[in-house]
Amino acid sequence: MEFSRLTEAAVPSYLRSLPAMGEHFSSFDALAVVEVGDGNLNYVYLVTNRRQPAETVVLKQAVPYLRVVGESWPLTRHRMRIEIAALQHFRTLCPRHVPEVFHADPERSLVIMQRLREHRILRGALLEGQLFDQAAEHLATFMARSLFFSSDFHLSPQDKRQALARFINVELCKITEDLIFTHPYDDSQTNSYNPALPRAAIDRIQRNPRLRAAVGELKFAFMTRAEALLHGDLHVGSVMVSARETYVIDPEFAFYGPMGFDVGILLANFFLGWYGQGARGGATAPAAQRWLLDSAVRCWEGFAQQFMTLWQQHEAQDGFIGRDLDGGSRQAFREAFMRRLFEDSLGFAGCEMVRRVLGLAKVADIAAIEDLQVRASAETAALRMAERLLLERGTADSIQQVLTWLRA
Ligand code: SR1
Ligand code: MG
Repeated sequence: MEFSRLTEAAVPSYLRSLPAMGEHFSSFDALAVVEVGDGNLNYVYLVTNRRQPAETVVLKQAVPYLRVVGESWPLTRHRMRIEIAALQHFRTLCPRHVPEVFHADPERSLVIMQRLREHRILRGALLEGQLFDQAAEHLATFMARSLFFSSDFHLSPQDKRQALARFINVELCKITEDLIFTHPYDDSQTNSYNPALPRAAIDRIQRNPRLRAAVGELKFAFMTRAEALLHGDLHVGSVMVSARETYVIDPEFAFYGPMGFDVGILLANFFLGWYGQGARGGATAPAAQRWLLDSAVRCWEGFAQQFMTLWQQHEAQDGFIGRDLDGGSRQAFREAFMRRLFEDSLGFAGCEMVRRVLGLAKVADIAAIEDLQVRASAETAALRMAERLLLERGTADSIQQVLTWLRA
């Protein structure tokens, strides 16, 4: 089917043509349509019945190019099929933390879903000094459930391989391979640097052979270790929050990869937020910094504890490693697995931090700091932390120890 982008003007008649929308709108003649997409890839419309403002949905459409760059960077619309499948899959596992899909149209590359009216994107809310008591626990639950239930610890080998095939996501994985694991370590055209960032800080990352080798190990893990269905882009811009609720959105980068990638991306974004808040200062910064570190701890510890519990409760009857010879071998394997997962998470966190400072798609936490010298001091410190995460990831015994690196 030839692609046509749905314009704002065309959205009401399109919705009217869908029987499923009869459950969400009592009439279609006073729909307000506002395009709000501020992400890098897609168009996003909020659609509301002016007569009944509680009647509202989100419509998201993928276009055959990268929106942030334009038609000169073509991208197939397959990513919307992945996003729809991932939203539906994650929703069955975590209904409290994933929006409901009301209608999916893979031919038109669009999805219509629950509008989270009370909720805000976590990154923006944090930048305004808002804090959320339950978000870390909810994110830990999302990660534990999504990663455990899609893994070989729960699925039969046949089901796991079918799921893996369903979520082959070549193009978006290639974006990650380039933007996170490759380009920041060369003077790639997709990079951009704060002019006040000293060249020595960039060289320290790009000219360190040990660091490059560490990133190579992580890139290879990303490309080859199909451990679980990942969200694939789990930063604080992919999370919507209210005082009591947390939702994970935008899983178009979903694929089967190493579990530590999702955990690490999230940790990195808490750490980047911590550096940004420290550099900006202001009345709300100390509390925001405490929240960010506390959230890093609660996300990792909550995730690890819930993942282990799910594993103990739901492991296939024979156990992943078969007979438990001495009564402790299954638990010993689990603990070794979690140690490696922690190490992976720290490494991926280091990669994400480097990319958000040197590469494409920066984070407002740091990039929106207007004073370039102040911004550079946050970037230099973040790069030092990333370096430690990459080079010393095997030496950390706990997330608390990692926080001592951050504060050093
Ligand atoms: C070119 S797409 C840039 C970034 O946006 C997404 O959120 C991913 O993080 C991707 O790397
Ligand atoms: Mg996104």
